[in-house]
Amino acid sequence: RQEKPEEGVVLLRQFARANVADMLQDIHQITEKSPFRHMLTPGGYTMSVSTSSCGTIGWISDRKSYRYSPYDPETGDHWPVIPPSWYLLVHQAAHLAGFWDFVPDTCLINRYAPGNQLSLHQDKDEEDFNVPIVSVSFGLAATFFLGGMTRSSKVQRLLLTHGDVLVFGGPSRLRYHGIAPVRTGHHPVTGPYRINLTFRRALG
Ligand code: MD3
Ligand code: FE
Repeated sequence: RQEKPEEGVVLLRQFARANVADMLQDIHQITEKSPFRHMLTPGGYTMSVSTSSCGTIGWISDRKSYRYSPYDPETGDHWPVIPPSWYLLVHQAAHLAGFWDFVPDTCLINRYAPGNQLSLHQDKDEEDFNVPIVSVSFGLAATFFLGGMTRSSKVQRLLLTHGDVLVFGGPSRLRYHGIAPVRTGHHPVTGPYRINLTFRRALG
């Protein structure tokens, strides 16, 4: 089941279904080493979403800036590695969407509790915008806002559910996007949470 809401955007519904149990176990192990935390924005706000990362570099935010760091600022250690089995899934998803040879160097792990949201933004802290982004969703469903190239562009809504994989690339790589406040609920495998993995290549 494949949907193409815009050029360069491909939604692969349920594509990660078979990998869910293993991936959630991996996420548990990663976040034992680099725990979920609320980052501070340069504007001084605390993000509602809790985040961790794995990979050779990880996305961080503090009073100084949004940027990538090879170290987890909470632990001072390197981020945990991306589990080897994750590469095949995201490579296949990107390939199906028309992007060859996607090899991420970082995976941001976002955990949404009820009411948590991610306001409209662009992902532009990476070096090469020709490289796509692959996102994998688990647990509670969420409404994803797919905007345009400016903040005021018209926004489409897509419901992301457990096991869905979304690929963004080409002309859509810099689209504004966000997540509506997650509604309270219970999911059999993630309990009260939505978890999203965002795979990127930060370094060209
Ligand atoms: C569209 N995360 O971490 S993933 C983020 O569900 C982020 O946690 C959301 O946006 C989440 O930056 C959405 C889907 C996604 C990721 C990157 C994109 C959509 C995108 C980049 C460009 C356009
Ligand atoms: Fe984003």
